Amino acid sequence: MEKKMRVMTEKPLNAETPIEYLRSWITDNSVFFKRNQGQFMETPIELSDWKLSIEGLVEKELTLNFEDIRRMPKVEVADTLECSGNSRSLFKDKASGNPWTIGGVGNAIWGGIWLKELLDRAGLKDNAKHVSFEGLDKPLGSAGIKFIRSIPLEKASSSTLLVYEMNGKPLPLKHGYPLRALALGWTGANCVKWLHKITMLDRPYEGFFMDKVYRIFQKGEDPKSGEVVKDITVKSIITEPIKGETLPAGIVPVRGSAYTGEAGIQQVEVSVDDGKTWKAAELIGLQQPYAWRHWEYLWDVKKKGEYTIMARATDTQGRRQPENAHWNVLGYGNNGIREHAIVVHIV
Ligand SMILES: Nc1nc2c(c(=O)[nH]1)N[C@H]1C(S)=C(S)[C@@H](COP(=O)(O)O)O[C@H]1N2
Ligand SMILES: [Mo]
Repeated sequence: MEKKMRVMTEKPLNAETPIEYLRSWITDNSVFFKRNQGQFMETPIELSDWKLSIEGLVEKELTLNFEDIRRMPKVEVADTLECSGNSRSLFKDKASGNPWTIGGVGNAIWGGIWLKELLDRAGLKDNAKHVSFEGLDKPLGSAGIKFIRSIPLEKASSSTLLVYEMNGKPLPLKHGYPLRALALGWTGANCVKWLHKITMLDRPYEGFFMDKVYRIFQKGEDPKSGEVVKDITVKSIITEPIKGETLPAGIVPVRGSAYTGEAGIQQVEVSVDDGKTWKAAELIGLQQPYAWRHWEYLWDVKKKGEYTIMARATDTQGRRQPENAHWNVLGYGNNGIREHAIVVHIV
């Protein structure tokens, strides 16, 4: 299965989706990007051995089994998941981390329950303000640090799911079987896989994966002083043609996908003259909150030569991609227009 994917590291498994599989609105589970900090189990846990606990600042601690979750009202929601470090290798100046191109993103229909339903059952103490999630995967490396992440209660109780299905199938092992958190519109790091423990806290969880990484900071700055990476930044990717492709003159379809955290896509424009002029692309295909929007521009090109194609998206909150990405030490949130430009040859 991983053969189709561009594997960056085997242990832990980090693999990106090849461009051709980013062209469908739903990304198939088998080619959906995989991003891991630790080592997950080789065989799925027996459902009878799995439990989810809710503890910390709650009125009543809960321990639920998988059937308890299945019996709760089920929702199915589309959500585009992107790794905070996606497009990192496209920064002009190197940033440390996995060298993602544009394939650290995918769109799926997720089935599960609203996290709020569980929080309501447990009952929250007044000082409960953050929700931390812990998975069953084992830390890699001598430091032995578990991947534990927290999100603010506001996000957890408004638009966060706990999901056990991905595109109509049981959540695959590599994507967090049997249950993962899914903070809609937020980057992957906020969506803990193999979830087995939820703890209510009065402040953000403190630990390596909250304070040293997934923060935007510059050289010489304390990572903890940087902003935590939360929602996905507005961005468009070109999936057709492919960088460096040689194409005959005539009508060349330029297609891609645009997405942005919790907002919708308002407009996508395309430039084929290195940014001198821009033309509106047509927004096509399905439109759903939290999911990417596909777009198409039929480029009528008569003159042979080398062309730079760029796309720029604007979201419904008026946010637009920057001309150039905002560099940061760990290379998060690259949504630069120029960084995502492609060059093609018309013959
Ligand atoms: N338990 C656990 N959850 C995790 C991670 C992890 O290493 N362990 N990686 C996170 C990161 S950084 C991302 S981008 C997403 C990737 O989800 P996927 O592998 O299902 O695409 O999972 C997140 N949840
Ligand atoms: Mo990530």
